[in-house]
Amino acid sequence: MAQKAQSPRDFDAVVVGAGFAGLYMLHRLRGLGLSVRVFEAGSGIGGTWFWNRYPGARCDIESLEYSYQFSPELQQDWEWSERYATQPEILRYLEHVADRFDLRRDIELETRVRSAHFDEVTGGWAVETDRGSVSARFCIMATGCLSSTNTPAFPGIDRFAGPTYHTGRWPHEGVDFSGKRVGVIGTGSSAIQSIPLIAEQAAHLFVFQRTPNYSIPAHNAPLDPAQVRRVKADYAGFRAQNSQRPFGASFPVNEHSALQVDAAERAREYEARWQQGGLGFFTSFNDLILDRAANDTAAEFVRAKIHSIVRDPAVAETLSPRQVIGCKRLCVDTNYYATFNRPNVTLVDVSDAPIEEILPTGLRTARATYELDCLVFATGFDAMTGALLSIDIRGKAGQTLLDKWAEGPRTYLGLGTAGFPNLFLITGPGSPSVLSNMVPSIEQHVDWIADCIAYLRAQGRERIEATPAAEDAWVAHVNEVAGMTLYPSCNSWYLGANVPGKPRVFMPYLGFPPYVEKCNEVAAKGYEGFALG
Ligand code: N01
Repeated sequence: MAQKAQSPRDFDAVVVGAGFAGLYMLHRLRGLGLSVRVFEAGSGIGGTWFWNRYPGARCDIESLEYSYQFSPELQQDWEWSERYATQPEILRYLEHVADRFDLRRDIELETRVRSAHFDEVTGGWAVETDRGSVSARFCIMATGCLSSTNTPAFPGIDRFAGPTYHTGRWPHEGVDFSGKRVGVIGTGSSAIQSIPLIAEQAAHLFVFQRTPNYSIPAHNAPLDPAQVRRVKADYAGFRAQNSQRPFGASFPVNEHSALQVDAAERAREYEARWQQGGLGFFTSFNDLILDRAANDTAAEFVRAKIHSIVRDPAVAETLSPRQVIGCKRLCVDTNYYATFNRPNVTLVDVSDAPIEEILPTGLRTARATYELDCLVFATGFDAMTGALLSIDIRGKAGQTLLDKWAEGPRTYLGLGTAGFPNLFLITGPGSPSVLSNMVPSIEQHVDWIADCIAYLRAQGRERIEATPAAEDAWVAHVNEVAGMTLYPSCNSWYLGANVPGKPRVFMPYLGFPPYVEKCNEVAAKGYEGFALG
């Protein structure tokens, strides 16, 4: 059990969140001899992997890579069972990490941070939770990129008579859909993973699709012991190689343009990647997110696959996306498109006939009414900024983060934001985060922050803050890079476009290996772009 709070208390650092980021941050700071308190709103550790328990939830980065590398013993000892780990297996892994490194004694569960205010007098942070207040020199946000759920404000939503579920807040005891008429709203990654399994149980499943998504088969399987032996024989080498790849993951990158090769060669490459399965499809060629004509060739290949899998040509057409492939996060599935061949599954296109109202017994679109016993919101997250802005964060002169970010998030390297001294963000907006393998990106941020705090101590400094000039230049650079890609061409959560009223700004930074070099260079130059005090 976590220890209970006694307020007020003073710590060297407060960490908000006990997922992959918060757990490792605690471990590193403890290693520096700092007193640390971690606050976690959930009743257990695990963050994303605590909350997202919907049927079929699993990671689409391979398990041998979606894991910590800070402990060679841990990575040798832990045995993943499948190519892509399920949510329960990842949660078991994080529970093991918490026990193995004795982390639980500094974690307070079921404790939500309400506010964090910078105190000009002490130069530290006053942090208020729903169970009391603490103070700390450093405040570190390990709140996750996809943790604040988004449920559209459909009229009548509170009058629905049956149970409703959000994929990102799934009941721990599971849900039995047997004999039920189920409605799933949304067709992003969470929907694409859960729909095939819900369809196997439900009497009838209605899928309400506003925008079709591209999905690549996972070809999940038990891990091959020979592959595990090979990786474990040189785990450090495997990690080092991945760290040099565009997304920090092992999928091979083809260094050619899709337009440099002929149609037959393109088809061979796409087919090989399709058979291999997973997100590596997107590195079939090096210009898929840069050049519309190149992108069209990949998009067309997937559309043809959809038509070859789905028997009803009209349904296949409705499932076929028209936007740039990869513009919205690419999905990875097991039997997604084939599920629409089942007689108990109906695809409802709500792109031109939106959901107008939730009724006590179902929902009504602009075209028809559907009778439903339960409703699943697979409607995603207020990504990257939602969890941060749900906390009343105030920096110098009482400036709120909400005000500062009113026109979109502004950070330096995604690690800090001007006007908020001693506040660190782990995988904040402006860092590669969701455009990279999250676990290595988290470790890189945690190591950078821990090294920074150690440096401040060694230099007798108490304060660090991004300078407005460094921040302005970084924000301009992040936007410039995004502007060179096809990412801004569709409505995605990367742009905040899924949440009504959210400023349309491309939030992650594309450029994983160069980003790490930049962070290292900043540190080597005595934290260039930060003011130390
Ligand atoms: O959420 P999403 P998600 N009416 O935002 C629809 C990660 N993840 O939870 O596209 C009707 O992608 C919305 O439609 P549209 C991964 O990074 C990873 O699925 O806005 N529909 C969309 O179809 C992923 O990208 C894994 O037109 C509405 C859906 O809801 C991210 O989490 C697994 C609507 C939301 O899709 C988020 O995925 C799961 C409305 N008013 C998640 N509002 C793996 O590792 C929204 N929608 C495998």
